[in-house]
Formats: sequence, structure tokens, C-alpha cells
Amino acid sequence: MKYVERVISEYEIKDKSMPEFIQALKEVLLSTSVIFEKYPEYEKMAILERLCEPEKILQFKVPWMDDLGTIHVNRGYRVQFSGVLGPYKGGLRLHPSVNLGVLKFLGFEQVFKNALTTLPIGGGKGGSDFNPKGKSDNEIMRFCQSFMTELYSHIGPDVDVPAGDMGTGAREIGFLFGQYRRIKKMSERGVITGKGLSYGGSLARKQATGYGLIYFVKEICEYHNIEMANKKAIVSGSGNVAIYACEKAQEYGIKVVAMSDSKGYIIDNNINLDVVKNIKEQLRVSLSEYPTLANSGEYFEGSIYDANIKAEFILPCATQNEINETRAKQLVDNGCILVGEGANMPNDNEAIKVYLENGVIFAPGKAANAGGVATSALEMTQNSMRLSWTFEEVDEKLQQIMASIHEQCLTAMQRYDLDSKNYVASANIAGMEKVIEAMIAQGDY
Ligand code: NDP
Ligand code: 2IT
Repeated sequence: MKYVERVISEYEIKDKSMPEFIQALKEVLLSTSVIFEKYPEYEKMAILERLCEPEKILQFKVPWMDDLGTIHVNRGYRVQFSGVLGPYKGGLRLHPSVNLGVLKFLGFEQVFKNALTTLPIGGGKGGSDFNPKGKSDNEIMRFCQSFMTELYSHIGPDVDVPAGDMGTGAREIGFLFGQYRRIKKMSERGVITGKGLSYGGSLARKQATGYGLIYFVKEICEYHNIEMANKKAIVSGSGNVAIYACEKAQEYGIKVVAMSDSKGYIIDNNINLDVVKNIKEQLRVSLSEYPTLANSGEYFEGSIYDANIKAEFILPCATQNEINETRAKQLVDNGCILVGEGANMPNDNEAIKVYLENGVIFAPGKAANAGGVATSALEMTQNSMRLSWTFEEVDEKLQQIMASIHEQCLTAMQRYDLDSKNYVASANIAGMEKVIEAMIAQGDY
């Protein structure tokens, strides 16, 4: 049995209760098997076993009191996956679907994504099964304080630097940072990123993941001679990543014809993003309010990917496994030519196969959405230097980083003789080679 297949089958037994982690392992390992064919000595060095096992996993109880005085207990986690390239770095997800398997998949992906940014950050991920929906600001604050009361002793600017992810935005980061500062009695701004601008945050971090996705799409379009203007796009989700992907896409003349949330989706000729921002960033309510507030468009319940919408660009920016084989085939039938993942693993492995078999360009999350974490690393840099760059300076660096990730993919394609539309294998190879090199150099065993 091939090395890669052996390691996958061992994990299929060891982590059989973690389907998302197994899915991510398969995506990464099967597409990088060429590395292990080229360097058979890596098997003896147990490189894959060392890469697939997190360095440390923390699980802790998060008790908090709601506004009526009832006590709740959630589970908190931090998966410190790999520190070979720098402090563990990755977001905190607050969502009822969070469990260890989901965070292991996210942490594993984060290791290679962070390697692609070329910045000195290792990979990690954390979060809780806490549901922020419908909670008051005070309840959110008490939860965040309780979460940080346990986490604080495991993180630090040179140890582990959390940030936002689904359900964790500026409000939650503020409460988390405030509790860390109170407990530590130190001004360590670089312990968490995505902070507010008044206390050490970076301009353009809020926009960075969505903008970065579109900068990456722009690189692809330039390389493959595709005109961006007037193409139709579906952007799923209407959270942080989706909103700023839509904003930058519209700036480039792309027509965003549909967006979604966890309950349904809106279809409009050209989405009115100010209304979506108001609904999601201010009112924090459902997209069903859109037709009334925008005075245009229609709202439907269900998945945006069952709606049979015609679009050339598909930009999934909500959550994992939104698109399966059937939905991918429908997207292809409806004229899709490019899929760029703003979310982490929104396409399952069968969907990716459909794209590659049908000549659709596929940009995986670990390359396409790396702008968020890259800008977090720029926030860390500014915190260390004790100064702030302008929006334009950060945005310029973000564009350079996304262009460099595209360049790294092209180089890997050439070195391993891969198809020029196969960004999934090339991104995985480029990220993994960097991590392996650092592991070997550091005698990481
Ligand atoms: P947010 O919490 O801001 O937004 C998430 C969006 O996804 C919301 O619109 C939410 O709907 C929707 N959603 C949640 N669950 C489902 C579901 N089951 N089906 C359909 N839609 C759903 O999160 P982010 O925008 O920060 O994150 C989105 C994705 O991008 C995640 O995969 C995250 O890991 C990834 N990512 C985030 C980065 C960041 O910097 N924030 C960086 C890189 C990747 P509703 O409004 O109803 O809750
Ligand atoms: O998935 C991701 O890359 C993020 N949620 C961003 C992590 C970060 O540290 O900014």
C-alpha cells in the first residue's frame, strides 16, 4: 500500500468519529502523494504521521450565566496543530456544530494555508459549541470572559494567537482581549488579532479575507485570460467573508446575483450590499428582510446551491460542505467556470472532482481565503512595531501576498507537471513542502 493511503486508512480507524477531519486529510494527502513518490525517504522519517497529528489539544469547560440567572456549560477547545513555522495562528469558531473533529480539520488546513502566506505563523484553531445567535451583548461578554479565563494561560504573542472565525467578530474579539488583559495585567496587543482599531487592530483586517479572495480570483483571471467585468457570481453566506468578497467583486464589475445565510438566500440582479451590511452587521437578523429593505430582489428558504441560478463565478463564503457532487454538477450545467473558496472546505471532495473533470478552475480555501490570516499576521507585525499602517499600505501588502500565493501555485504546477486549473494540488504541495522543510530542519521528532 502506498504511504499516503496507509496513513489515511490508519486515521480512518483512529479518528472515525471525525468525518470532516478525515475529509480534509484525504483532500490534502491524496493531492500531495507526488511529493512522497518523489521523496520516498519521507516515509521512513514518518513525515505524514508527524504532520497529521496536532502538537497539542486543549479542551475545557466554559460555564456562563445568562441574563435570567440560568447557568450554562459549553465546551471550549484550542487545537495547536503545528508550531514549526511560528506561533500557532488561527481563529476561534463559535457555532453549535463545533466539535473536536471540526476544529482538527480547520487546524490542519490552517497549517498549510499559513505556510502559503510566507509569513512566520504556525497553524491552530479553536472555538466552542456556544451559539451566539439570539444572545444579548452581556451574555456574549460573560461567555467570552469565561472562555478566556481558561484559555489565557495557553496563548501569547509568541505562543498562540487566536482571531475571529464563524460567530466570532469584532465584538467577541474585544471581550476576549479585555479579559486576557485584565488577567495578565500586561499590554500584549499581539495576543489576538481582529482587534478594534482603537486598541491595536489593523486597518483592512475586517475586509481582508473577502478582498483577498477576489484578489486571488483576479490573479487567476489574468493568468487564464478571463474578463472579470460583467460576469455573474453567487456568493454564499452573508457574514464577514461574504460581505467583503461581494464588495470587492462589485468594485471589479462582477454582478453578484445571489447571497445566502443559514436559513435561505436572496436573488437580485445586482445585490444591494449596503442593505446586506445593515441586515447582518447592524440589525443581526435574517436575510428575509432584504426584499423589503432593498425594495428589490426575492428571498427564498433553503440552500442557495439548490436554486438553479446561472453564474460563471461561484464564491462559497459560508461554511463547510455546502456543495456536494449533485450541486457541483448543477453549477457546471449552469455555466460556472471558476470556483473560489472564501470559506474553509465548502466543497466536498466529490464536488472538487466534478470541477476538475469539467475544466472548471478551482481555487481551494487554503490559497483563496489566506488573505484573512495573512492580514492577521500583518496586525501582529504592527503590534510588535507599535505603529499602525494606513489602509492603503495594508491593502497593498495583502495584494502582494495573494499574488505571491498564486505564483507559488504556478511554480508547484510546473515542478510537478500539473494541470494549470488544478490549484488544489498545487496549493497543497506548495504549503506542505514549506512545512516539511521546516520540520526536518528543526529535527521535529
Ligand atoms: P460569519 O459568522 O461572519 O458568517 C458566516 C455566514 O455563513 C453567515 O451568513 C451564516 O448565516 C452563514 N452560515 C452559517 N452556517 C450555515 C449553513 N449551515 N448553511 C448556510 N449558511 C450558513 O463567518 P465568516 O464570514 O467569518 O466565515 C465564513 C467562512 O469563512 C468559514 O468557513 C470560516 O472558517 C472562513 N474563513 C473566515 C475567515 C475570517 O477572517 N473571518 C478567514 C478565512 C476563512 P447566518 O447569518 O444565518 O448565521
Ligand atoms: O480560517 C481562517 O484563516 C481564519 N479564520 C482567520 C484566522 C486568523 O488568525 O486570522
